[in-house]
Amino acid sequence: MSYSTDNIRNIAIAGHGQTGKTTLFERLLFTGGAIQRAETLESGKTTSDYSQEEIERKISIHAALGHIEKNGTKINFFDTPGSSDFTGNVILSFRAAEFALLAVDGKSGVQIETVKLWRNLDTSGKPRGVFITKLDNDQADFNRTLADIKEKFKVEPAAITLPMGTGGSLKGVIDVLHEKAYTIQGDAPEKEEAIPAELKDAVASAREKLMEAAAEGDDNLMEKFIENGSLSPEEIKTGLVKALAENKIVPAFAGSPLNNCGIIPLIDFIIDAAPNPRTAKDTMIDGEGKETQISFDPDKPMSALVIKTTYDQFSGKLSWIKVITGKLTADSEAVNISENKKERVSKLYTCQGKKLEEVKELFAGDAGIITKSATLKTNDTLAVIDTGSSFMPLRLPEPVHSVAVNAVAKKDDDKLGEFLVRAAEEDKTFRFHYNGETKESVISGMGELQINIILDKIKNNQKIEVETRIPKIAYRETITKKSGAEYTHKKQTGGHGQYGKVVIEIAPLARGEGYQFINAIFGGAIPKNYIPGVEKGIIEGMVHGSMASYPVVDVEVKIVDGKFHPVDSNELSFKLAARNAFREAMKQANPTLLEPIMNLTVFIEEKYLGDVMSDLSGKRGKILGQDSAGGIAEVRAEVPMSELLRYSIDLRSITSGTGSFNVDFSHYAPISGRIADDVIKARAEFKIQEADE
Ligand SMILES: Nc1nc2c(ncn2[C@@H]2O[C@H](COP(=O)(O)OP(=O)(O)OP(=O)(O)O)[C@@H](O)[C@H]2O)c(=O)[nH]1
Ligand SMILES: [Mg+2]
Repeated sequence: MSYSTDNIRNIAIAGHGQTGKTTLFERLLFTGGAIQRAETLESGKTTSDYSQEEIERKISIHAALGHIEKNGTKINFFDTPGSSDFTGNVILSFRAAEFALLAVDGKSGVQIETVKLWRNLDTSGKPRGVFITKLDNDQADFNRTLADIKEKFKVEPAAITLPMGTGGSLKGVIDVLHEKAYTIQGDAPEKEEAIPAELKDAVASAREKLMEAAAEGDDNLMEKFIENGSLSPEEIKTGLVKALAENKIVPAFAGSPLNNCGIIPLIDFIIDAAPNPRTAKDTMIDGEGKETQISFDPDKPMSALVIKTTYDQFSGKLSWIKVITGKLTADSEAVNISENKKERVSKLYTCQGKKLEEVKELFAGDAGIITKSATLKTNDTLAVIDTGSSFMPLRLPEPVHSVAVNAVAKKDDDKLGEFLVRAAEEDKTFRFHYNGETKESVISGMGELQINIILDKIKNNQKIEVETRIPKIAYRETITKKSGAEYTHKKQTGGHGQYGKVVIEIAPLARGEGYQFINAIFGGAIPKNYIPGVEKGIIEGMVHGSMASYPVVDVEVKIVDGKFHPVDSNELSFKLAARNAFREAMKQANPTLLEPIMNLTVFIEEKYLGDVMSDLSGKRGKILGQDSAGGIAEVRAEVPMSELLRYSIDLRSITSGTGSFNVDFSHYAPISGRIADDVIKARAEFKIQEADE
């Protein structure tokens, strides 16, 4: 069965951890007839949490894809993890979906990850809705949760469904849009019933608010609504579709996933009003870096983006793709534009969690899987025509937690490397690189949990014993005043001697300017052909600074004079002279150490604000700003990287696990005193140890 672009919807279910997303996904598939039985987290057999690590930990770790069909419309659902450690999987699902549904716990209200995800959705203006879960809980409250959403996000959610009863007496929900009631039926899907008489007024008032929201979508409708005070059911739908596609309204749904409650009206709303892929766009970038918005258009030649790569024990490599234009067909030829290689698409699938279902074709807007591709990697563009443009690689947050690793047994090095490459391909927020400066292999990710899961796999699945350490910091050195030096390299060895004299002046540059070389030689004191040798020597001299052997940055070097010998001079002599002159000059120029400073954004419950602030000041942090809304505070600060190496652990203990943060590199800043002394001492030990090896 194939579905045209207009009959496809893609929904990413996201939100704070443990809000019931996986359970909601399971019930959507069950109610939609895609699976015969709805499993629970406790049984460990849900469709979306199928990996061994998810079953063991009872949390989602990877994005999972499933789909249902109703009235000729195919709805793809992405179930995403709630833990910030796996945020890469949420962000890729946001891109693959035209509508994000954020699950919010009806008792706890909007929690920190949901705030962060909302911000992420704001960067693309992606349409979104909220599903208030667990309304069967006695302390849950639908209206209070909507008020919380209003306060935190400054939006007026439009209730599409209302709960009937609450807590232990939750009976079901009312679909305000279609004016129907649905009651809980235990393990079976909900049953449609008449709206109870005592709720008619509440429904009428919710319907009026819905009309107002729908009118937001269209000026004509707004006029009509103001004039008549009401809209027809058709007009409401038209208005909602438009308003939602433009992210002007936030539909809200009530329910209890575990009790199969609120599921049918959600599906019906998605079919009627969630954005049709045709109304959405993706971004291409050409060879010159110019960005173009591309519509999901089935009538254009085929193009598709690889959104994710996974490895399956039975099927091998799975390339998850989102078709953007045209139609992707099984048994076809295409080009992997990113690799500039031909790619044969043999078999094509959709899936329900890990279960693959073969299909013949996928139209623009649909998502699916290509197996055993020869060249495809995440972020690659597959197309029939090479236009020189490819889809924009996904923008992911920078890693926040790093660990240095090495295999205990040297013989395991290659196997460890292979495993890490694959892990980095499966989750683009996980990275690993060899830092030549500190001579360490460093793995980085979005948190301790993500890193620990990888370390567990190395140990238990790959059977490799590894050692881990806190990674070393890449310090820099620079100078703080002008100075100069001269150096003559002279050597007499039997035949040809070596001779070169250089006179240089050095001066500090602004932070981040790196290095500048100026040739100010007049009258041929050093012949032109030796100048490259001089510059090579300076660059070599800058690799190891005079303080602690860290690279030197932000220095202007001017060569002002020198001397040569008609027979004995050569490039090597000038190189050695320049290197030594630079070292001399640097010592006279008041050198200083520089440390990397990070931009840190912390999201916490307001009650932890004082503790977080005093911890940051103990970490030499500089607070740049602070915002608060609805009990959640956001603190922005600049903090030295060396103080943040264990921040995911520190913040967890300060906030009882509720806090979350982002970091990225800001700039290098000077350090002095005891802190600098410690760095120099540690580096000296490091070098001695190196020499011993
Ligand atoms: N009382 C109640 N519990 C629920 C409901 N829905 C889910 N749960 C329970 O809440 C827990 C978390 O459910 P999940 O579906 O795994 O939540 P999640 O949002 O997918 O969690 P992560 O993927 O880890 O973010 C499980 O124990 C569920 O059984 C509900 O409607 N009511
Ligand atoms: Mg889950």
